[in-house]
Amino acid sequence: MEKILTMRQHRIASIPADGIGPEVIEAGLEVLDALTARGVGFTLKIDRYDWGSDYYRRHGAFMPADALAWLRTADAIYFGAVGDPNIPDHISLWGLRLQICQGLDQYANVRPTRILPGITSPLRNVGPGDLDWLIIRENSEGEYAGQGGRTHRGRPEEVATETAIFTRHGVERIMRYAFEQAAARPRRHLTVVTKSNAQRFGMVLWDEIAGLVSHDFPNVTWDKELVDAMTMRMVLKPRGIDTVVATNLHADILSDLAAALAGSLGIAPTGNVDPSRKNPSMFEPIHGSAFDITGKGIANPVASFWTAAMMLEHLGEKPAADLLMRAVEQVCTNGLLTPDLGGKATTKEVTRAVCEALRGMNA
Ligand code: GGG
Repeated sequence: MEKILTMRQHRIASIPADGIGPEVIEAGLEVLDALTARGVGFTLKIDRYDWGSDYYRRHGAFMPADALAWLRTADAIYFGAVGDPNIPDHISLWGLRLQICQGLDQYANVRPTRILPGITSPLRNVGPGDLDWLIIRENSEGEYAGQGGRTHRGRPEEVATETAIFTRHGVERIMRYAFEQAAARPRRHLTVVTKSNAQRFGMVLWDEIAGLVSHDFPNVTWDKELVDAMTMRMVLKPRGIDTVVATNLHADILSDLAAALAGSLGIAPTGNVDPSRKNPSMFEPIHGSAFDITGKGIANPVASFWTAAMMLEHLGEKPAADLLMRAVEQVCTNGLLTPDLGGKATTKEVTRAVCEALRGMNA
């Protein structure tokens, strides 16, 4: 009997959104096309969604009411950036990115940091191999719980609250996820970041739960650090850091610092992951819409490529993800860098070079 070979297909929802988002996501899709054209054993079906700030201007919402139902039909989401100079940032962020992350319970925001070969860190005597971190950002509650309000608007007696919420459920699940990630890395070390000297309720709960969860991971060493001290440690002793877990806000700040120490925000990827896999996870460059360089053709597409590799790994396509990263590293090593990394290359030149590297590379 003739054997029928079926090719795996992954369905990707692409949401380029705002600013340089469409430029870097288009570059990422081009590179993914070059990758799958090699015959890597799977195909990608791309569903394109035009949601974002322009959609908001036309429809009064950043995405349709049934958007999450559409996204649930995908295996993963490939997101660009959100933010528009004419719309307050808190409207656009909550209207799109946070609606998706919270609506699809993507409670773990995973942010790897490495200095890629060919890229120079602003830190003295720190090169590839010296800085290899995985920052886990709690992505469903904390300072982004959306609890608070304003009364007596515009009057001298105006009051505003912004309440951080830490639940045992939320802290325990992110802590467990962080210990699991640390256990899977060579150095098996986790640093739990809080501000539990000054914030004596939610942050102390974090410390307590870290202690409890650590008993289930005897192979992982761990320590605690206050967020202010962590910024110094990242700059002064980067080699001693491996996996880091922190609250929604703290990890957001730390990972921008991490990206800068690795060379540029333009290379940093992230995954908004639902570890239960009941919902699709969403992958995006860490950077925002960058309106100062939108349309100039110089946005760094490396974060978008690394993001695509993270997405492939999540989809179970690790060999293809590794191949893609090898192609990116080859291009960086050859010195083809965009202006944020001190080079003169355009988005298109870097994209073309990565596609060519993919075509010429042995598996
Ligand atoms: N691609 C990431 C992105 O668009 N970020 C927009 C932003 O403003 N994020 C703020 C945050 O996540 O805290």
